[in-house]
Amino acid sequence: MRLRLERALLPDGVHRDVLISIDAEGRFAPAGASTGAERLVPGLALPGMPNLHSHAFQRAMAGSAEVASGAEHSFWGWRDVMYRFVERLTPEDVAAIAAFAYLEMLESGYTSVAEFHYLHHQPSGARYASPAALADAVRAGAQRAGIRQVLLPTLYQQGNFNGEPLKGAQRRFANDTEAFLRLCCDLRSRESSLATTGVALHSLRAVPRVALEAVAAAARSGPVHIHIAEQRREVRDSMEASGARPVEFLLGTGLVDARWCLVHATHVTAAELSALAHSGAVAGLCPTTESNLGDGRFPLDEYLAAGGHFGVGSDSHVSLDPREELRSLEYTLRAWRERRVIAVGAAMPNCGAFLYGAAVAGGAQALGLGDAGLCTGAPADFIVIDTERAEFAGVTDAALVDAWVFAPRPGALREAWVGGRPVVHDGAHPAREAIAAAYRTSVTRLVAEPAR
Ligand code: NGQ
Ligand code: ZN
Repeated sequence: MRLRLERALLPDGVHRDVLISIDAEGRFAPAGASTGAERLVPGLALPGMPNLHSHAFQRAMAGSAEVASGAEHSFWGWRDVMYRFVERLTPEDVAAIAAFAYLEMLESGYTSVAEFHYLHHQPSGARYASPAALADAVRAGAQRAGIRQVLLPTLYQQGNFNGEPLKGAQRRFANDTEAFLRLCCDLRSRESSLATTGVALHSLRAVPRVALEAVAAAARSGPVHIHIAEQRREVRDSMEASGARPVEFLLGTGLVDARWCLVHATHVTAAELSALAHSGAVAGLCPTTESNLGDGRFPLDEYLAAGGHFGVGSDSHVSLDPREELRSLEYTLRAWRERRVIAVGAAMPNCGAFLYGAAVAGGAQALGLGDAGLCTGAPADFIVIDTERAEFAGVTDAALVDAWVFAPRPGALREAWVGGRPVVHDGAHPAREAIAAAYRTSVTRLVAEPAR
């Protein structure tokens, strides 16, 4: 298929009348590679945003832990609420919630998602008849919605550093290393072009060093993700256990390279920040969740100055809009440094366009997608914005992406394409009604049912 894009965001800015082909594998190819009919795409085409960090099931509890109570108002108190919610989920619920969350992602401009999947077993900790039952459920959700999914089965073995035993909901997460590697192999043997796999270590809290090394050694290709230094308490516990801060400890293993994504590298020293940048790994930033949970703030300006790569994730899904993540990143810096227009590049002075392009590139790296953007070799994952709307009147081509990122234009996203096929048309997903109905049924039942 050949596309004639009226406007397209390329690495150096917005261009007009861009010709490109899509090959049989759903990747972009040179304009001349295809002889089929030409399809005119009016508006502005942008690369779809990879969502580098999702726990799909959390979509159904987003917004439900915003109440002051006698309990501790911290990340750890929120985690207890999440654990209570986890106790009730069935594989059917997980599939229904995931499909809806992924549909919402597509309608907001994410076209791919790394699913950091640690919910493996029944509430008692007993295995399902198929150990992949819940992994298959989130996979089915992605297929239903049509999003590209990189499934990251996640290892979880202990309650905290130093082998603290697992308790409560954590029993649903637990695997010994051997069983975990079998699950990874099984999922890998069933990959397809929109459904690939990588691997994740939940955190240094939950995975002892021997297991981390064993999994890293077994994962010879594909993405490797880990939650790293989200909370100050986590940094203190790490220091107590090993004498090293989490990022320092992980980089000290010598395992980290460009396949790695360090999610919530929030609490880092200048030395860690520069070592992380030099490792070639991606910093996985989830600004709306990190603010919501009171984690802290990431010094993106210093990290960019050191040459670091980053991408964004919706994590707990308090927002499903990639633009809100980018704005939140930049606004945190502005409030912190008391300045404006901070995240820009030497060759890209437009803040919105810079953030957007950098997060697409970093996200694609973290998902192992190969090339990124609207260029030959990259997956044909893109969105189309309707620039004919009154909201865009007077906006120059150079300012279009800034306007899209910084000044919300609700309803302007017209199409989302994944692997060369349109999955959102006229601003809506064609299966919205059915996917929403299944979500409603699951969540209504979950809320009505007393906790086990
Ligand atoms: C998670 N979420 O695994 O869902 C975590 C909370 C933990 C975030 N860190 C649980 N945002 O880290 O122990
Ligand atoms: Zn997470």
